[in-house]
Amino acid sequence: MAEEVILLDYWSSMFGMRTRVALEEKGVKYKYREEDLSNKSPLLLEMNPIHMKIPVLIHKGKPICESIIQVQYIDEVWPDTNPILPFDPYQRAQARFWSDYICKKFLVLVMRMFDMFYINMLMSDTLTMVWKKKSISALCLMFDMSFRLVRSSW
Ligand SMILES: N[C@@H](CCC(=O)N[C@@H](CS)C(=O)NCC(=O)O)C(=O)O
Repeated sequence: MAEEVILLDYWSSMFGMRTRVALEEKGVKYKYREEDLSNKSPLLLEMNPIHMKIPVLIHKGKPICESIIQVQYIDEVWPDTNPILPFDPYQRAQARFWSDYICKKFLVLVMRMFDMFYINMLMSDTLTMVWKKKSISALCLMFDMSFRLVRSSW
């Protein structure tokens, strides 16, 4: 019989962490299955044939893909404990706005910074064109984010 809740994940995934936090907050018991991202399991490919990425939440044998969608699904299926989104529709919209902003801007920035340091570490001649381009783009993004955050709090 299919396990009630299974999470296909990878330990260091920021996306997987979101879903794990939501499951823990709700006290949902689940089976954690670590994926080898260089050799994905047939179950992962079957459950997420479009993106072929973790995390995949499997509930009663059916997959839910994309971490933000998983968090919202978890909140809706187990509504009684520790609500994740506020009850008020306007407050919900605000929470969704910020989660979308973090996905589109903040995580991209973290990835660019990671890229920047990774390239920096690999290259002995550190100031390569690629490194310069990535640093400038990460800095611009950081300024853009700070500006918008400050402006939104006026
Ligand atoms: N937008 C997706 C992103 C998931 C994602 O990028 N997962 C990465 C690990 S952090 C992955 O599975 N990478 C394997 C690959 O791209 O082949 C989400 O929020 O769930």
